Amino acid sequence: MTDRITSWHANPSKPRFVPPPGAVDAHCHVFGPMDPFGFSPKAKYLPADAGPDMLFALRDHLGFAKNVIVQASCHGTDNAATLSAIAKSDGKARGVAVVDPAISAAELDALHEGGMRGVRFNFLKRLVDNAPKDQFLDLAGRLPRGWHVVIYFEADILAELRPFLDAIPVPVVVDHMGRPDVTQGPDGPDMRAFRALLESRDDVWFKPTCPDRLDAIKEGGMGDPWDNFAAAVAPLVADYPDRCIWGTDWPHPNMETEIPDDGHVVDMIPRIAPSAELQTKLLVTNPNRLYWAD
Ligand code: 0GY
Repeated sequence: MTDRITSWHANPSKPRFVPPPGAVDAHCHVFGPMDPFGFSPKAKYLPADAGPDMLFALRDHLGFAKNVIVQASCHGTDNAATLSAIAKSDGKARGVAVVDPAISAAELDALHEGGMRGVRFNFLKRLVDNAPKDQFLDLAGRLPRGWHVVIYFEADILAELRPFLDAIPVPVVVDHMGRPDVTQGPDGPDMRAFRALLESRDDVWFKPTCPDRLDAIKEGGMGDPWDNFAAAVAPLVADYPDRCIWGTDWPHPNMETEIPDDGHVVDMIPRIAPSAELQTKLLVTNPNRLYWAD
């Protein structure tokens, strides 16, 4: 492991889009601070510190009210940094944990007390060494009441994952729509396969997020302003308006090039959710159903 990576924009612009009151940034992370929250020995990247003070300042700058902080892979299964950020938020943050599948009921209850409302299963080989489906299924069957599974995978393994996904007994939230190739357009094979998953059960949710990753120039995409992403994703939000939540992905783990301006990321929202009604569902109603139901 070499130098610590700074993956976020130093001076993000003010978005033109003004989020509705109560808007939730429902996919973001904290990194450290490394003292006292060291990174996992298994971390695949070593980021610079991006702690809660920075996250909450960005929240205010972008016009959001609350955050859902997703435990990042660089912290492994030690959720201390994420829990600490939630505790500092004055009730304005909740979280998604990453845990050892052998975690006890008492430890899960403690995570619930600390503001966690879901657990993340990460299938990206560049981020984690191991994704044990059987153990994940066992865990999914004994989560605290009201919790869901957040799952991160890439489009090329969706078919292989389907039996596993179909067996998860709680709601499933798919990070970044399972990373479809947005250059295929709204009716390309990746989007069709993802729509088939959404059609298969009514408690699969998705995050229409990460234009900066999915439409990056280095991936053969458009780059900012991410027109392929807007074209491919807007129909999905229109067709499933009650099952989508949105987030910035700050501090953009691993984005060593094409680091996005968060103001521009926020300005994608009205392009994928053009009406005030859709924006309220995406940013307020839906995330509150998943994270602040109690
Ligand atoms: C994301 C995406 C990535 C990283 C992580 O936990 C993580 O390290 O989620 C990625 O590298 O694609 O959603 O933050």
